[in-house]
Amino acid sequence: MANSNFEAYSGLNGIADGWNAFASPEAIGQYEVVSNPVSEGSRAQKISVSDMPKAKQGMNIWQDTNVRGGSKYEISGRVKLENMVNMQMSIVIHYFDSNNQLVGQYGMDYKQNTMDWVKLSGILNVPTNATTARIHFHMSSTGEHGKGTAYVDGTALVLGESVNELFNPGFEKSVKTNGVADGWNAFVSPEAVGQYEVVLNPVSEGSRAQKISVSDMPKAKQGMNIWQDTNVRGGSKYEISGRVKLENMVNMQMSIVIHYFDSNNQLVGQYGMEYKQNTMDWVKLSGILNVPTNATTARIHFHMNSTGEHGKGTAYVDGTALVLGERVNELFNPGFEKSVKTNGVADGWNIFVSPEVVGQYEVVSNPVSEGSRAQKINVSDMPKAKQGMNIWQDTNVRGGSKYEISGRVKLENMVNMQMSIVIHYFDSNNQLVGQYGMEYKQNTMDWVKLSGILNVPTNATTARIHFHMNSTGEHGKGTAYVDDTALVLVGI
Ligand SMILES: [Ca+2]
Ligand SMILES: [Ca+2]
Ligand SMILES: [Ca+2]
Repeated sequence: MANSNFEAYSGLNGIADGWNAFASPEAIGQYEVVSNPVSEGSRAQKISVSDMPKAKQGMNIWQDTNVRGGSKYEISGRVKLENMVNMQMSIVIHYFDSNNQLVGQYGMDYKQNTMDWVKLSGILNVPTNATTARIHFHMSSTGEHGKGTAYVDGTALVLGESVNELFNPGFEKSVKTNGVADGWNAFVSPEAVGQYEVVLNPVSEGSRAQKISVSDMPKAKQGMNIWQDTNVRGGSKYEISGRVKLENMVNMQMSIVIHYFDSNNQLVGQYGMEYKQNTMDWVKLSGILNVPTNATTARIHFHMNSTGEHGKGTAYVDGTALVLGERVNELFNPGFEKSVKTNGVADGWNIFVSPEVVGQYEVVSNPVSEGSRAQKINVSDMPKAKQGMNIWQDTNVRGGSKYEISGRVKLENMVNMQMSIVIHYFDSNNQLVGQYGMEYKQNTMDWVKLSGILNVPTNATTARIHFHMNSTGEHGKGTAYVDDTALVLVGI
């Protein structure tokens, strides 16, 4: 999107460059590009509604962007909502085809005042015939005399959320008589003896799985596999994964092997990951693929091959996936790379310091764990136990879902001090409905990853994520560096 962070502003109408505005005839309000509050950089868009006399009137900012029909995108933006009365903020998408005809629409609503900036986001399933998406950040009245103020910043439209590029990835379709599920091919080395079967038991998902049974591979480095080709985007990252169950493995290993081909069907690269042991149950094999820039096709193999003479073994394969992109991080400025504020705290992050506590914040270029900046929290003195100093940010979460929270930290000179990740959950009325924390006390020799699984309460809509230093005794002190944080949805 153009000027997605609202940093460019050369006009006089209060609307950031690259964005358009619409207001219903009777609505009264104004637009302003503000320098406070902002979520990232030094400017954000303000939409202030003084009065919408009737329900279902609107005032928004919008822009058009090209999209790929049939694809999935994630739309997101950081918003801060104040004084909302009979008013909601929505992200509304109108899809148009190549003749500029409306071919679909989609919207997601957010009603409450926010305590701080929160991320709004949604997954877009673009109609196959759409070529343009018109994206609105839209304030609309839900009753008479609606009013409220919205700040918008840090918007993004990202291609490729969780589309599985594989065909028949769960082996549910099977009409062939050779024991190999539809859409999959088979390769067997000339001397290898074995068989394929689509089985009803065991399965990891659905009601069928693919069995590959090797009776004998006389020599080392012989193979038997299933494979399929799929189009890939050169230069992109994908995650390949599959669930496998391995039995009676002797001189045998299971690998996921990828061969990349260019547009002339020439091999331009390959990649493999191996797994040798028998498994007690289904295990997930996975790896990140860095597709060569000139590759157009990936040939994906789930491959049994002998590591010595007379190899044998049985593999069950199910739940395979090839997904573009890495997992979506719900945190804003998670690597602390953006920093224009003068208080030593990276963009998008807030701070809390208990009274009496002496310390400083700094965005540092050394040490860092990723990129070129990290957040430093330096505690000189916490006179009493249970005082604190932290950085935090709010993000929208889906109630009842599982997320992984993580961050890399480096701790020095810790005396009567611990670093924790603390989560506070709030409901749609901004009432605290739960909390969770995990602690880490020692100095670290180097960067270490802290992480935990969050089971979000069903009525929670916001999670407040803190990286928190707190004293465990009198005169606590210590230094924490934080980098590479992430909040990733891992289950619904
Ligand atoms: Ca901005
Ligand atoms: Ca299945
Ligand atoms: Ca960083």
